[in-house]
Amino acid sequence: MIKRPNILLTGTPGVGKTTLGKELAIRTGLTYVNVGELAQEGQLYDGFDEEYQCPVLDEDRVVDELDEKMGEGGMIVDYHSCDLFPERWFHIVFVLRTDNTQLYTRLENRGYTGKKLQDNVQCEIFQIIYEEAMEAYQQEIVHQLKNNTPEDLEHNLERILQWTEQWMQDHN
Ligand code: DAT
Repeated sequence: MIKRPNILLTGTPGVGKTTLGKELAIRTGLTYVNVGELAQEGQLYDGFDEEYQCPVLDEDRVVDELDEKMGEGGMIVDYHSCDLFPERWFHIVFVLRTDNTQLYTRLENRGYTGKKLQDNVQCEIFQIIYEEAMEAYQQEIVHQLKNNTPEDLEHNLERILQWTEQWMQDHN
């Protein structure tokens, strides 16, 4: 069996994880998993958050659901949080970053308003997810990627593609 790495794409909602992850899957042949969609499909929820009017993820069930596949490798995982996953799953962690003005526009276009919009932009300003990643994983494997423009996206794709190819050479 060819060994393939597991990659985590994380960051505030709207920074471009899904766009990057799907294209990366096409270019690398790795399997893309959107944890939000996985939870919705399997109803992997545990209660309801009244403040944000959204279901609360059942983290244990999400981890159980993915654990076998993660053990086989070759997964690209996309989620806006990162400390719920076992550290052993990932060979590299990318935290996507977007400037607040761009992020504000993207989230507005997505239909976010009021507190939800403000809180998400603040989450990015205070680099909450980057700090979460730095605490949850070995700092050497955590990388920030600026993702403001289509040029940034292409550059990020190239960078991760190169890293993946190198990892596969080193491990096979
Ligand atoms: P996420 O999965 O992090 O929530 P997304 O991939 O859905 O983000 O992207 C949010 C929006 O931003 C979507 O309309 C596509 C756009 N976008 C993503 N990456 C971009 C980039 N590098 N430059 C410009 N727009 C981008």
